[in-house]
Amino acid sequence: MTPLRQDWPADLAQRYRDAGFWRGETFSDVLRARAAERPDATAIIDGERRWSYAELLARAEAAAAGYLAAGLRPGDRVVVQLPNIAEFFSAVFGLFRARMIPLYALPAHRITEVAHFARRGEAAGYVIPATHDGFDYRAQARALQAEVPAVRHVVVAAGDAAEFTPLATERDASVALPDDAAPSDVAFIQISGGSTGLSKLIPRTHDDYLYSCWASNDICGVTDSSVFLVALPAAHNFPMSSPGHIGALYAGATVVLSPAPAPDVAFPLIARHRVTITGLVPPLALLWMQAAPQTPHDLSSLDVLLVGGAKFTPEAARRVRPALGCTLQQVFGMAEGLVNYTRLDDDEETIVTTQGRPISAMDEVLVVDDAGAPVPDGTPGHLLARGPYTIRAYHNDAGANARAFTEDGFYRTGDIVKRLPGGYLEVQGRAGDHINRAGEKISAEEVEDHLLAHPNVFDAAIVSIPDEFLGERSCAFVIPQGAAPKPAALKAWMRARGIAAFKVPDQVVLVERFETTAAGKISRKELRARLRAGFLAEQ
Ligand code: J2J
Repeated sequence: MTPLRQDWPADLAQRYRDAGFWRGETFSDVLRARAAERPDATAIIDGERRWSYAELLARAEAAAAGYLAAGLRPGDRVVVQLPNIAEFFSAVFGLFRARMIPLYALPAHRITEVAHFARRGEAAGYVIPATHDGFDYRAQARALQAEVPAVRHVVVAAGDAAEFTPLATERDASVALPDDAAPSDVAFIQISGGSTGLSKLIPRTHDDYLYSCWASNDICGVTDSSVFLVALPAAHNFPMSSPGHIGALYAGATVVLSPAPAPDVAFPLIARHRVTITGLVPPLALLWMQAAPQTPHDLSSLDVLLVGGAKFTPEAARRVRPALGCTLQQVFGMAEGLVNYTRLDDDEETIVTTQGRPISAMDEVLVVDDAGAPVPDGTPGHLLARGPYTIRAYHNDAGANARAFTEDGFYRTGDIVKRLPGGYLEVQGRAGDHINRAGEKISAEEVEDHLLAHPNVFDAAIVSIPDEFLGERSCAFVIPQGAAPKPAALKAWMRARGIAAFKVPDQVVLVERFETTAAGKISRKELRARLRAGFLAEQ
């Protein structure tokens, strides 16, 4: 198996420890400590179910023993694809306790993506619900095992397990649990949005991730009396760590799970559980602001609304306080590490016009031109980052690592930003070719590769088109060959290839050719820019 590592140079690692940022804790340590300090406090609320910290710990240990009894081994990587249900937490903390490595897939991912994660991550297990939102994950598990036979173990965390292993809920006392991981070990694998090709795997350590979470708590005002609503998918890095459910559990607070982010689902939960803080992507924040004036539900407990994942316009940002009666906190983060927040006591102008400044005094941020030379403050440039919770490498991907990291270990975020006085950042856009569709990142290249597999597609280019609600939507320009496919049929064909629905182009435009110069020598990046410009000019 390809070793799973995330290494900082020894001198930097020591500085992060000396500064007290890396506390030498593991995820299991944190849960054990909270369960000891406040066993009866409510950790998780899911519908009518409430789990105390003691119960969450007991369930995590039961799950850990269950994985081992089923034949999984410490060090095994396990794809976890669970929606916002309480078992997300027992399943994942169970993996931590058994020293296994969760690899987080989103509920929207389909066989093509999950197979890629399992292959690239060399996964031995897959944890799923039986069904969710009308989709049968057991059927997907069968397809995955057929494609990637190394995935020998499927654990069903909720619902009818069929031929698979149900998630253990009672501790099998005959199974000994292994020693805990080391704090510098990789704890789990996140998935990158990525601009080029398939998603990359992001190994994060206990030390670095827990630091980003507790430091976020300080910045976002999370304490043991906070109530954090998980409105976005729990497996995504934003609702997990900024400050997220992990931040909330670190603080000994209560995590409320919303099965969906829509106002009619989330508002009653806010009122009922006196939710104090939550996070949304911009299109959802717009929906919430629209729905708030008419709602019969009492939203007055909400203190802080984090908005991030995509650019929130100043016009929309200005409306948050009047519409929802809470403080807006903009957050500009990435699963690879660096997270920026506006501070709760910043002046209103800073809160609405910037995407914040880094968490840590030890975050190193560079803004550079195309040649890599630093640009003056106020000038847009490429954002590079290095620090105590920003990765040094993707897993098992030498090509991506060569592109994404500088020689001295800075991560090239791919974002174009302006740095303002005080270190605040204003996001200007992306250097690469990804589409940020309501916070969901889509790689143009990945979707083009799917389209090119169609027998009647000669060439394809995916571009982002500005969208008032989604921020950006995707448009596929397609040159047909033979019988031109109908756009609707092409979309249905894409879906049938087993990819997340958000990657299927919102719009398909058939064209005869792409306007290129110099005998087709034009770069795809430039081609995409031309197509977008031409298309927008026509509208
Ligand atoms: C503009 N672009 C933004 C923002 C992210 C907190 C918040 C978000 C993420 C996330 C996260 C943006 N304005 N406020 O992991 O912990 C775009 C940038 C960035 C990419 C990362 C967190 N906030 N973005 O969105 O890994 O382009 O993480 O590089 O999904 O989202 O995407 P992702």
